[in-house]
Amino acid sequence: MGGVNSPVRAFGAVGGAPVFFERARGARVWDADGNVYLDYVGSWGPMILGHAHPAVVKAAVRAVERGSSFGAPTAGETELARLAREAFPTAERVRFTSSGTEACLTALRLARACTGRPLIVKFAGAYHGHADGLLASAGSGALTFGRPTSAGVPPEIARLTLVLPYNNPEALAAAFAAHGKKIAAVIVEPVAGNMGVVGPRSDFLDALERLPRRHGSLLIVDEVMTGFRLSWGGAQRLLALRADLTCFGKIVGGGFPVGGLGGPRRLMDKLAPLGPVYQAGTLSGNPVAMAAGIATLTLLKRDPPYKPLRDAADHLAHGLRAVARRHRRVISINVVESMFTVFFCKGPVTDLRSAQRANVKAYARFFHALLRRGVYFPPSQFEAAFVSAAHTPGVIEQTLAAAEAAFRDL
Ligand code: KE4
Repeated sequence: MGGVNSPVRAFGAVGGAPVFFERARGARVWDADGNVYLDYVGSWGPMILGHAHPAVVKAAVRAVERGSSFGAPTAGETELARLAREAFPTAERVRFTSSGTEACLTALRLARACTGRPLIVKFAGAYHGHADGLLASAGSGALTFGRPTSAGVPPEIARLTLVLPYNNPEALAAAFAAHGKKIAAVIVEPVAGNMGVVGPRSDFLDALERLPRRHGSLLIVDEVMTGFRLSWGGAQRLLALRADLTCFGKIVGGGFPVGGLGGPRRLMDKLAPLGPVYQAGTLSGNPVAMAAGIATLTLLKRDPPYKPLRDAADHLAHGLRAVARRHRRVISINVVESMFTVFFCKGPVTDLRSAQRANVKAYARFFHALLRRGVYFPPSQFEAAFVSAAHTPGVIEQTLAAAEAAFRDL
């Protein structure tokens, strides 16, 4: 199936054959032919400390030597849940899964059980994993129910999802005015990464805080990408946003398969075995993954890298804007902390519609021109790029030199 186990890796959006990696360390990855690249994908977010961080490797090796999986509770799950709760105080209880998709689909099921309501609201351009109900795109009008974005998703299921424009408080208000009593939850990427990076407007954040609660719906904040990425407390701490349920993933597993759902006892205790909402997983809370997650979060807590991460991303964005200007190329770069996207269009990019103005062919040429010069950007215009704690000023300067030549190619 395209030689990949996840579609975006297949280079469908940029053309060419996907690169097969063999090993990685710090800010660098090596492909199967021995070529080295400065990595700005970071496994799509988890590798905030850089690849193969010694403390994370050591923790995972020690764990696997004690047995890789028991299918029974271990102290590591409690320890990682404690760290998650410290960072996200509203996550009084945490249930770990093996992916962000599972975390988000559990959040929807729990929200419907807790409210007894059928509808979910999501935003166009946001991605919350590949559960059927979340593979829905906006219908024709602003308030029509979702249509499937994937074969195999029955229209009856997609229709239970209302898809609204991101950063549009009026659309959210109109949805609640029309369907408020039937909306179980709103699920949102607090800083969007899956249409490319798009930050939330303050009036949108305000509407997210007010409207669901006013109508007895839940606010599910999907921090799979932003959790532990934007700050120790994710987007919620950065933006003073209050979630009813928080979805975790990526960084929380330190590069191992981990997702999670956190929330107050009154909601989370509805999950089996305490409550009637079934949810399960053979490898949920896997001890090796927990050890890698604990090592990663412990390092992030002990020595928060968020200022140098932000400086690295700002250094890169500033340099890329200057290079593009010199080569008279129109780009718009959205940066939020250590996440960024170089859009090949005039800004501002504030939602899916404005993101889709980007010249995806120009992005693809830029992507390959960088790749040829040893810099690996996301193989799609509509994805987030990341810097890690291993992206030193020297790495950024090396990247800017490659970008100078890449823009010359363009
Ligand atoms: P996973 O099931 O891929 O662990 O998580 C799904 C998910 C949920 N929520 C957000 C905000 C996410 O970004 C993701 C997954 N992100 C994509 C990258 N845009 C994963 C990469 C891929 O699908 O291969």
